[in-house]
Amino acid sequence: MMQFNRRQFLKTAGLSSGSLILGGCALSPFADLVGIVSEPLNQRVEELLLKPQTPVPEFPISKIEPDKLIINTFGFTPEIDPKTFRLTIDGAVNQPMQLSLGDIYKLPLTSMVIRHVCVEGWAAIVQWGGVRLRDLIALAQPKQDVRYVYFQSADRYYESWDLASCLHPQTLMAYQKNGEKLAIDYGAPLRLAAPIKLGYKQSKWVTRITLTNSLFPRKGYWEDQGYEWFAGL
Ligand SMILES: Nc1nc2c(c(=O)[nH]1)N[C@H]1C(S)=C(S)[C@@H](COP(=O)(O)O)O[C@H]1N2
Ligand SMILES: [Mo]
Repeated sequence: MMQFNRRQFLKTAGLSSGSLILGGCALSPFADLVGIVSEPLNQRVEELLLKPQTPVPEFPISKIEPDKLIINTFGFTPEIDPKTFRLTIDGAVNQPMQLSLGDIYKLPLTSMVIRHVCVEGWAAIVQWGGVRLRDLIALAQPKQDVRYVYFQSADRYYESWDLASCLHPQTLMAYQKNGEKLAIDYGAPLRLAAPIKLGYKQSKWVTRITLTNSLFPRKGYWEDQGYEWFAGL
């Protein structure tokens, strides 16, 4: 697998280094990188992206509940050096890649205020900021038969999602929480955040995203102990 440098990154995104979207800041007004990827995506992915996926209503910033998000871990917090961190995207893709945090921060930033719901009986309204997972998936050029996406975390947590939920416009790889840089306990440098799935689907400390055409016997840390796999909200 190659190390992904800036030139290759821009080339894959169908852009020259002088172009606005990646040359500028992360708050680029260009909403959707997917629309400008030069190579056609596969049909399944394009259908899912074009099919209007109902957005979940968001909350105003005034409704954020800063003290309600309970830190959930195995009892330890993994150590990740942001300088050497790479997010791997691999599996059934034509363009496997390793992205640095710098690469990721150049992609369009999306922010949303949503409710996080844990099966243990608590919930919290949180603002998340980050890159849409569908933009990352599009960059990696998924193969025809992709149906599932696995997430590996640095604390050995693992999860799998259906492709449609990954391509939902409110499914983010978040690096900000309540307007600030995401803290390590909450999953820094990168975590899943989406209003469409229960808390245990929202992997923290994600290091690897693997696209697949079938589910493996091991589906997810909690799922493998009897919790429901789809876990939709
Ligand atoms: N890597 C990892 N991700 C994880 C967990 C975990 O233990 N490890 N716990 C999950 C559960 S059950 C919940 S409710 C949320 C909690 O997110 P928070 O710790 O930011 O509140 O993280 C989810 N993601
Ligand atoms: Mo949870």
